[in-house]
Amino acid sequence: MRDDVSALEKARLGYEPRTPDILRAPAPALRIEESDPPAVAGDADTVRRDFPRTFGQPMLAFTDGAGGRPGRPHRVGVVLSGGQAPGGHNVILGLHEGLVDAHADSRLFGFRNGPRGILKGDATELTREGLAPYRNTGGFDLIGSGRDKIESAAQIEAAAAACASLRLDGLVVIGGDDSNTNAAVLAEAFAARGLSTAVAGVPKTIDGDLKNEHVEASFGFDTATKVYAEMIGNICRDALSARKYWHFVKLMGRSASHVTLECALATRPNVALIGEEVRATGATLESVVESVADVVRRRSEAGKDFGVCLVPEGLVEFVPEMRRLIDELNGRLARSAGRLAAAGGFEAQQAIVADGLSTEGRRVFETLPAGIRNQLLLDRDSHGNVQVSKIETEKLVIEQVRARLERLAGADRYAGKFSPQGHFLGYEGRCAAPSNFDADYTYALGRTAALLVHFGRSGYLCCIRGLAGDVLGWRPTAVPIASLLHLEERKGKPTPVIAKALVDLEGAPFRTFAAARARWALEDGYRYPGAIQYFGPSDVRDRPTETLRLERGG
Ligand code: FBP
Repeated sequence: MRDDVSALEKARLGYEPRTPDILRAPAPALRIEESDPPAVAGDADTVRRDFPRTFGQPMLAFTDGAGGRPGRPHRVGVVLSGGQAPGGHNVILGLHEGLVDAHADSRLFGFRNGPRGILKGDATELTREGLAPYRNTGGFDLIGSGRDKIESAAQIEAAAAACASLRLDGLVVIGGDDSNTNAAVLAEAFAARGLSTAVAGVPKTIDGDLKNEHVEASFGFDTATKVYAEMIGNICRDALSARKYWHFVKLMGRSASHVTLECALATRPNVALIGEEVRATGATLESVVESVADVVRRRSEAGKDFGVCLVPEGLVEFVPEMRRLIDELNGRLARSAGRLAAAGGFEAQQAIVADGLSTEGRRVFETLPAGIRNQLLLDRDSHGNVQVSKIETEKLVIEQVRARLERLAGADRYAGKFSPQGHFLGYEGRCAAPSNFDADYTYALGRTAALLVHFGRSGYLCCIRGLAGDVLGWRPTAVPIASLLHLEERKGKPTPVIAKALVDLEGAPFRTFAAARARWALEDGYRYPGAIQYFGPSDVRDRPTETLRLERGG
């Protein structure tokens, strides 16, 4: 063991993930139970047409008992895809231990730096000794990650060639909605080529937006939100102590506001903006700002020129007028790429872009602070979307609230002192040492992936059911990914993809928040969750997120 690890790291290296008995058993002692294919998320005919070999597969559960498959050595590849999430290393550990328990001669290969590693055939063998220092650690540094896609026919061919040359029985894709959509595409393509590599997916993302009837939570959400909630709780206490600052905290979650909602439930700030609600009410940026400024004003009248406001990073995309502007900008940027590259500096670029916008688009663009206008023009991601983590939404809200308060002050309706502080919490939580929940959950997911490979089942996403209850009662299952696909417009054409789960405004987490927020706005009822605990009483150490408890009971 390295002698320079921290005391906590050392202790965590010795932590044995708690595991339901069924997942402790070696694969040959288990058998698969099939049940009816699940209901299909989207347009069944289109998905059946595009996924003829993997569509309509049954749901799977694993039980003990005779009739299983005899153990044989498996060769498996694994890849980490997309943004980091706590617990990735434990998926790989669980996968390795599951494979080796099924047959001691099994071998695991890690593709380096995400899907790019598959395309280049860049893999490294992962052994028990090599994995040992990564037990219960955060990060994806064991093999790295990346955001490349495997989409084109040539890329799919390269992936098939890499799996064939390594003679893989299985390929495990650890990723979010897009990466698991990719896993479904690969499973279908491999089946069409008669390649015997079974493709399995594992649900990962701190954003919490890969969940559905079968997937109760994506891994990493628990740990990341606990890290953010600790910090927000500390900020709340600082605000209450100093009584002079308004803190605006932007939180990661590019397409959904689950992280913000969970942190609000955990810490009870004065304001939390939920993007999905903004969209549902059709609110303008101005009306969102007015609602925040109103809380600032009312607290000020009560002698409290301080408070805490949470802002989801994806907020701008939920405000309908901003969404329209961003769509216009995406098109404008794509069409004027050459002119923009030749223009010297942001001012010239802004002029070029503004020139081609609709009257409404130009109005909205010009009301934004210069810094935000610049950020809206930054490089797009591989889907052509704005990279919302680079937009300083908290500063946008601060500037607009300040302007609103100045107007109110001018009309003698506000006499307070507004001293804002901006924060962005995102990267701080993505590589934290996994909480017990995530350490156990990811290990169980890894062992479930090993079972899918052992039984030669391809095109499935690993699921663990009963997550809000005790670990020993968790149930490993698997859902065919094709059943989760629905049609979305991608690069101008309807494409089957896994639907992102947005905050459900009828769901218990949002309703709990909505019922309490008026009180939280004016009172100082903050909660201080403190740091993640790995030891101590179970209700402190193993407590799942508020979201999971409210959604799934327990
Ligand atoms: P995934 O969806 O890949 O899990 O990543 C989510 C996320 O952490 C978002 O919350 C954030 O907007 C984005 O990644 C940041 O991406 P990057 O790491 O490329 O800066």
